[in-house]
Amino acid sequence: MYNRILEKIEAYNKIIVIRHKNPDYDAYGSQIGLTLALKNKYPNKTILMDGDQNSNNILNVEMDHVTLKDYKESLVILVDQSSLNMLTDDHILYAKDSIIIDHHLTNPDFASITLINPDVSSASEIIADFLIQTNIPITKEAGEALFMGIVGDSFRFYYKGTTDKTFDIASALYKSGTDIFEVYKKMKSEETEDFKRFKGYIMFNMVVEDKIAYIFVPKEIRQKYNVNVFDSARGTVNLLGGIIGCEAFVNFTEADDDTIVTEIRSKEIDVVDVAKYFGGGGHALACGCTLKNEEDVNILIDLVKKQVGGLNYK
Ligand SMILES: [Mn+2]
Repeated sequence: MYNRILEKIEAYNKIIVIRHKNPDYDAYGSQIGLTLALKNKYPNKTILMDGDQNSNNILNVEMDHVTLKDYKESLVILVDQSSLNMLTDDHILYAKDSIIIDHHLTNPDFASITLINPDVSSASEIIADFLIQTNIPITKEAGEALFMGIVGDSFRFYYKGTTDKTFDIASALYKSGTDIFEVYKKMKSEETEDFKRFKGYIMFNMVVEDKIAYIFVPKEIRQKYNVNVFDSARGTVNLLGGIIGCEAFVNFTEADDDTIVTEIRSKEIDVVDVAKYFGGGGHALACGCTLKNEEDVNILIDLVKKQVGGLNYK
């Protein structure tokens, strides 16, 4: 598989590397790490990065201005994502050729090569392994990006998916000059007083019942504390974790258009089917979806309770 991907990369002079919108550390890390390593290895190729930016861009790497025309002339490599609904646009469908490299549980059918391994800690780990196996040198900057992605998605080598191979790859990145302390320092960012108080709101108002913890964040509360939907949903869901007796936890965040962005997390029991039921997806223990109304919220709460054994069903 790696050789087929390498053949494609060598065959195209123009390559665009993309990832999902609202990038997390792994989306940024896999995109930036792959791009910088390829730029270094193939200085004569045009290699571009496309996508929206947010505060997770701690390496301060700029995205390129990429047009639909560029897509039509390029090999597009999509990393850390494999479904169209999490992309900024559908330009990948117009690409001359496309490759998907991901670790999410989906079955995409729109790329000529699809490499998905849901058992791996992060897309960044897959990219690093690909670069090592195909003898593409990992520069210091590429290594920092990939290390950031692995640390981000594995929660500092803690989550399932962290294996001996993850440590081997981290070791290889360290040897290639990655300043891991610099990366850790950048990842430990400070937050505003508003956000700190918002986190207090979440923890004070969460509901704990039937082996789950959950919070519903109304629009007005987000506005009061100046918190966007992404920071409320993804940025605070883990605050609900670690309660004795709770198996799963959910953050419901009301968006400006009244839909409800939902992040589900679980200690050990697979909950991704609940997200999929509402058209979402993700990982077995960390997934999400968008709900239409509060009725869906109640159904989802019951489904998660049922899934983790909090409700006794006949
Ligand atoms: Mn990821």
